[in-house]
Amino acid sequence: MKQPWWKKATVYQIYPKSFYDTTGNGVGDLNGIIEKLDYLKELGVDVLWLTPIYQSPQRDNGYDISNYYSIHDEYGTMEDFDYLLSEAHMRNIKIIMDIVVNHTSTEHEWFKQASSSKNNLYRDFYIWRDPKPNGSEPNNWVSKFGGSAWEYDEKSGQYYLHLFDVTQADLNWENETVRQRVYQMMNFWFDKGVDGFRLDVINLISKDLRFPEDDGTIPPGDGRKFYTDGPKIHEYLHEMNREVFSKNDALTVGEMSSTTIGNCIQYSNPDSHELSMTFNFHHLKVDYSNGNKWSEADFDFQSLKQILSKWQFEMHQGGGWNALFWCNHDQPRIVSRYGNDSEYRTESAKMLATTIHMMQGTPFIYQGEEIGMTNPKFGRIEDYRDVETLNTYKYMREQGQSDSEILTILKQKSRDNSRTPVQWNNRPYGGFTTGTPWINVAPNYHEINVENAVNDTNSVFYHYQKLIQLRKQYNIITDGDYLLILEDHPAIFAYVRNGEDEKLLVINNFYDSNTSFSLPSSIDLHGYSVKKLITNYPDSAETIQSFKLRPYESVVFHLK
Ligand code: TEU
Repeated sequence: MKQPWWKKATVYQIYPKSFYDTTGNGVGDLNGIIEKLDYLKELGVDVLWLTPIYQSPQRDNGYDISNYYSIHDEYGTMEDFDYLLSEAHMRNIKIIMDIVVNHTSTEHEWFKQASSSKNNLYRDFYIWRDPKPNGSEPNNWVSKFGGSAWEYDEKSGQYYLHLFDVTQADLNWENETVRQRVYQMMNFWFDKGVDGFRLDVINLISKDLRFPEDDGTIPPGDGRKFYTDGPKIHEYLHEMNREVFSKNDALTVGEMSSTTIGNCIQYSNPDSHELSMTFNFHHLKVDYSNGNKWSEADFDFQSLKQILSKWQFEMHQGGGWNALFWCNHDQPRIVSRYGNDSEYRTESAKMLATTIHMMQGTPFIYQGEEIGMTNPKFGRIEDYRDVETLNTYKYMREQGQSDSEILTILKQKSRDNSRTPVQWNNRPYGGFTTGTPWINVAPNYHEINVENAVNDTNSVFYHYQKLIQLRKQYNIITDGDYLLILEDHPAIFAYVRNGEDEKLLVINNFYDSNTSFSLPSSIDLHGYSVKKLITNYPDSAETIQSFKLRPYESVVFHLK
């Protein structure tokens, strides 16, 4: 049976605000993306994921939408979008839109109506509850951006639910009219010719309608167990598929917060008729101390290997499909996080890329990842812009933590680490803007930039270009099964992909010291010819049986 096109595709995520500014206002725009389409074609990506470009007060950089049918004025016009879409399609590049329908901005017309009176037609578009008898919040659920998940509305004497910022009011998906208006909007964008959607925190839309107190017996006690992968989530996604996706050959990827493998198999198995694939974040929490993101901790390598391998093995077994990624606009830059952003920056960036691009799933590259961009290491709270970061700073200061303690953690964990402008060249602000950027550029833009990368055949850029090509060339990358080997090795992450009459052997040294690899006896090379597919050192591994691995050395062999 013909495979869906997105199984061999690679997606490139663009955060337009920080991509490329053509007007000099310090904010990236749609015309900036158009100007860089040939660069993206050269990289070889098949799809662009645009984070939200709709009208928004920008409290959460577009994840607080005030009008789903118009383009945020700093990014351009609907005509600019139509031109971008046609220019991308002319280059055989697809575009998927970021759809945020767990919540809207409180400046959306729906919320303005809903909050005008308890009897308004739109009241039930959102989630309102009376205070407890003592006047306090309806329950103890916590916003993911800190503080209570409930905001008191003086006019009506009720609270409304916001799992994120107070300006991001949760929609009431129990209300069929809400669902129909969402599907109508999605079909509007499909009718314009977009090729699919990334669905923001889509597994949070179905809440336990009793809104029970979270007694904290099952960690983390913040209420998420009552709305994550909620009671009607599969019913809603199946309905969304029927009303929208089934009419189009779309790529649909769900961002699944705090989810499970079982649910992600159901979300992405084609027999479920829900989504194409899912993002999960478990591999990006192995540097959280006691599950707390806002902590300083080295990453737990053994947990990383086990989590990625478990998801590979069980999703393959269950017929699900992973979105493969290290970076996005919410996560620190992976080369600074699990790699080495100083003396082994290019080696570790290439090794990390190979580690996930040889797995089963659809890889996602976040803007700047393909040239090994690093965290900016901002030293002052004034350098930060992210609402989650600024809310967290406020709460941590209120808890009595010192400025320097908090800034040490923000340097490691803030979402702004990935939101600094793309570094195009060594001109002021990395060539991102001729004005003053909305957020500072990382200070290393003179050395780390696209111009240098495309002029250096040994750059991270050409490593990503080759990985994208290999996915199209070797079916085993998309179809093979997965087996972790050397499970307990303290420095090597190695796995085998098995096909009918071929294997891939992927071997990665995750650390800055030499180590040595010996092929497990369980892997029989008899009758196979061995070919080295990709490596990050020029003279790797002359013999496959055993060889030394230098710092962050990565080698992939194809056995047939
Ligand atoms: O993110 C979901 C989410 O929980 C993020 O806040 C992220 O996982 C967390 O910050 C990691 O610590 C989505 C969007 O990607 C994010 O940019 C939005 O702020 C959020 O939803 C609300 O729309």
